[in-house]
Amino acid sequence: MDTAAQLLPALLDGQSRAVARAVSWMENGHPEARPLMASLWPHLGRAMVVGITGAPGAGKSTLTDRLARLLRKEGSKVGILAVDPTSPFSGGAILGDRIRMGAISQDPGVFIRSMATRGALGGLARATQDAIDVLDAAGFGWILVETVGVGQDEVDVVSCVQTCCVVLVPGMGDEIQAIKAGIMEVADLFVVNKADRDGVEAVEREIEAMKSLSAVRDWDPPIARTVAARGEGLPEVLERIRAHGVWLRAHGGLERKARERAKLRFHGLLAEEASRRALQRLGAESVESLLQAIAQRRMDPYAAVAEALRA
Ligand SMILES: Nc1nc2c(ncn2[C@@H]2O[C@H](COP(=O)(O)OP(=O)(O)OP(=O)(O)O)[C@@H](O)[C@H]2O)c(=O)[nH]1
Ligand SMILES: [Mg+2]
Repeated sequence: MDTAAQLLPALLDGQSRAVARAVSWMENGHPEARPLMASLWPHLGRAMVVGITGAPGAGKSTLTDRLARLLRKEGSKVGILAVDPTSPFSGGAILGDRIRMGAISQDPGVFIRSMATRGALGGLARATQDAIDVLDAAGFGWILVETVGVGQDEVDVVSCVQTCCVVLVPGMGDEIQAIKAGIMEVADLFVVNKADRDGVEAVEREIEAMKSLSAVRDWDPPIARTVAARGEGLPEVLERIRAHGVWLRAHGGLERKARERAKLRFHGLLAEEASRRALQRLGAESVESLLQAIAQRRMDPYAAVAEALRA
């Protein structure tokens, strides 16, 4: 399985080792990654892709695990991507997730992978999107993407999914304020987890207040309560995710999202590729002298970039 052509049949057959290898190729920019993506492309678009995001410790992994178990009972194959923009370690983090995910990681119908900043050539969002494509092609009907809710990286990752669940917990008023900026616009469903604790109504009021302040959207994101640690409220979450999928299909939302994704992806790759080519054309020495010129204030950075693109 050293070439895309050799890997493809095993991948389309959903074999775990092939999936793992394909994801690594995409992450590391392996020379066979491009031909592989080209041959995957016609097989994509079948999976339900769900984002699960929220503050550290909100219960995202627990929720993901419980959702995956429900979906397994229905016979679906489930891919789980744990994306952590704050962690410099990829691959290694998988151990922790496997332990947290417990029994489910032993199930051959479940694929779990941690994605982190290091090793993800061209950014985490790109690596995540590529991994989603690999899982989709491999016949995983559901793909759950867990991300810690911090910063732009995470908002970019959310753009890869169809339905985004934002997980909040009671007693985190300030954190809601902190994360609301980007996340209000992308939430398709709010999950108030740890509903066994005091303050559930207060968080729900906060969410309603934020909804009323943010721009009116066609889809009004509902709120679900869960006690993920005990598996309570999960069927309702799944039901609401499905309802959002139905709504998207009925309102041209899938096409709209696909177009948004295409745009982000195209522009991201274009920037990456144009920069790579320009640097290659210039060569290390010229790049170094441009950097020197900027540092010594002989040339401003805009002029240096213009020159780099002219070279
Ligand atoms: N009381 C209570 N605890 C919960 C619930 N759900 C999860 N927990 C606990 O909260 C802690 C964090 O859960 P995780 O699922 O690891 O949270 P996470 O959001 O994935 O955390 P990070 O990935 O580290 O950001 C664990 O100790 C869980 O057992 C719940 O509904 N109620
Ligand atoms: Mg987690």
